[in-house]
Amino acid sequence: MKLAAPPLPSLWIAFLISMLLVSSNAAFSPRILQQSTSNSKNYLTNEALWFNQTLDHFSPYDHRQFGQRYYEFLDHFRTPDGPIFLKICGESACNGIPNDYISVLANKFGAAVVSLEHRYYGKSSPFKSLTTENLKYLSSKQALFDLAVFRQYYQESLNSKLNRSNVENPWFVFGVSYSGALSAWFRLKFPHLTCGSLASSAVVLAVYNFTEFDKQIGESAGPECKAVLQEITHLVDQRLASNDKELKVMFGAAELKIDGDFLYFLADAAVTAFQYGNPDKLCIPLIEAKKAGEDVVKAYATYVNEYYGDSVATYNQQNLKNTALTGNSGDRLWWFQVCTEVAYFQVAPSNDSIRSSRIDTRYHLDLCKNVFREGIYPDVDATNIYYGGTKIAGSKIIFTNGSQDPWRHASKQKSSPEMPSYLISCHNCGHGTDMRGCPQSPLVPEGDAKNCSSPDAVRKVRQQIIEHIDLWLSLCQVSDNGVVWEKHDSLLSTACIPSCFNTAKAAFEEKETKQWVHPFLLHVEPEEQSTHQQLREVLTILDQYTRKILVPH
Ligand SMILES: *[C@@H]1O[C@H](CO)[C@@H](O)[C@H](O)[C@H]1NC(C)=O
Ligand SMILES: *[C@@H]1O[C@H](CO)[C@@H](O)[C@H](O)[C@H]1NC(C)=O
Ligand SMILES: *[C@@H]1O[C@H](CO)[C@@H](O)[C@H](O)[C@H]1NC(C)=O
Ligand SMILES: *[C@@H]1O[C@H](CO)[C@@H](O)[C@H](O)[C@H]1NC(C)=O
Ligand SMILES: *[C@@H]1O[C@H](CO)[C@@H](O)[C@H](O)[C@H]1NC(C)=O
Ligand SMILES: CC(=O)N[C@H]1CO[C@H](CO)[C@@H](O)[C@@H]1O
Repeated sequence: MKLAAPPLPSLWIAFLISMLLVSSNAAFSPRILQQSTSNSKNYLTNEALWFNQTLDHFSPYDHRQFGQRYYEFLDHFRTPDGPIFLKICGESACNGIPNDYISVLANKFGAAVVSLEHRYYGKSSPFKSLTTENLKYLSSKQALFDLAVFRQYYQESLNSKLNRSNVENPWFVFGVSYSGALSAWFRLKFPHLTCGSLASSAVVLAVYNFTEFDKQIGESAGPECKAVLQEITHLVDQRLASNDKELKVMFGAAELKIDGDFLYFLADAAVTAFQYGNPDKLCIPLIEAKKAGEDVVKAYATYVNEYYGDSVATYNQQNLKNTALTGNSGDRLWWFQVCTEVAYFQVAPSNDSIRSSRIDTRYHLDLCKNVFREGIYPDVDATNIYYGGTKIAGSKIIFTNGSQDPWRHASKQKSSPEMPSYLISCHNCGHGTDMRGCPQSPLVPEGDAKNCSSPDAVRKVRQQIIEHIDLWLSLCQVSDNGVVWEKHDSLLSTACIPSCFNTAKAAFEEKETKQWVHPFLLHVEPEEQSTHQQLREVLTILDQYTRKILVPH
């Protein structure tokens, strides 16, 4: 919800209003920014629905439940067989389904869009008091199980609305940032519940000392801006030693009594510019001040006060310790996930860092201890064992990264046919560019890419995304008599071809009304074609069947 750099006065006003109404979320989380409820045109819907969720999916005897909020958007839904897009909400209140690029995709595919608020965040808190003890059910593992249960619940309620039973629509999951990781992990852990996944800027690797984060800021800034940022850090460290009060006041951050909190706040203020696609708002004034021989610390304070001032309180450990459920609880909740599961400690690298070297591992561990209690620290190894980190053994997952985004180093960067990975490169391509356009904050309706410094870079990746979704949905069609068209690979084996073909043929002949056109042949990669020769022959025959028997789109 932290709008990093509103470019226009009217947006600035909207920003101020939204800041009054919603909690401000800072950049220490990889979160994607969401808009306030006050601005309903930014949403496809913000009409909340509720269902009862199991509190502890891993206990054999605890049957407690809590109310979980969700949304549905059916305007584009091709009743009754269209796909269902599950847009996963991450580590902040989920006030609706944002009108980003998913609305373009839903329109294209005739999809319903549904979205579930992450447990504990927003209005989906099982407890009124967020004591460390009560947070024990807050984890990505529980959240994934929530999604699985919700997916079944929603499919069944849709079926009963449509007076039918035992029918499955093809599902596809989407997420950006932490929810991008959830999107990848959902496909990994519940492959039978989704045809595929888009994992945008997905932080799938839990990293303990995340030094690459700071290094990326230096690269995204470029040598000139980087040098000024480093000079500022140096001067700030000096002034903190000589007159810390005056310095903190200058940044509107007198409340940050712990120096580490203050330095973290200053570091994140710069991060935000790159993460959310507003690099020039930061670098141009700094470079100008430097050239004019002005006080660069003061120039930085001007930037921070203008664009990041509202976040100060979220860095204050005193506030993070507050166990009352409020509009600002998201920061405490995310820190709990950081301190128990994923770390991503954004420590200063030992050489050439942008941020103060005082932001180190110790700072983070002390925070975890102070805010939660002794013994709370992240077991990143366990997390990476559970999900595989960048060696995630999933399939049908698209990974995308923005070139300027410091988080991309916690994402999967190697591409493979079953898990294609794309880098979107441009001057202001940050976190979630494929879904959000540029800048990522404030929201650009439908994620329009025209203000990205290279709109073509975004469009190209989006085209790839569309093709993967199209292919994977088609491979996933489930006919009423249970023929699952997911087995791309088994179709390739000659042993399967005759029997698969016969089963499919029988299914098609039985179900004349099924709207289903086989796009398979269009998607076979050129280099794969010779090995697909046999498949092509079968599919050509199949295709004739589909054309003859099925109602075309
Ligand atoms: C959820 O559970 C509560 C309490 O048992 C019940 O009153 C409510 O009707 C349930 N809601 C739904 C949507 O099932
Ligand atoms: C479902 O069945 C009910 C009762 O038979 C009927 O009123 C309703 O119109 C049906 N809905 C659909 C979508 O067919
Ligand atoms: C993280 O950095 C700290 C301080 O430099 C070091 O003591 C620790 O071994 C590092 N841990 C890992 C897992 O890299
Ligand atoms: C430290 O960083 C500087 C600037 O990037 C580089 O020139 C130097 O080689 C680095 N030193 C070490 C020990 O890595
Ligand atoms: C792109 O930037 C221009 C100029 O700043 C602005 O007027 C326009 O609204 C922006 N377009 C989008 C889609 O954000
Ligand atoms: C497949 C792909 O383009 N992956 C890119 C993801 O980002 C890294 C940099 O962090 C690139 O090196 C990869 O090429």
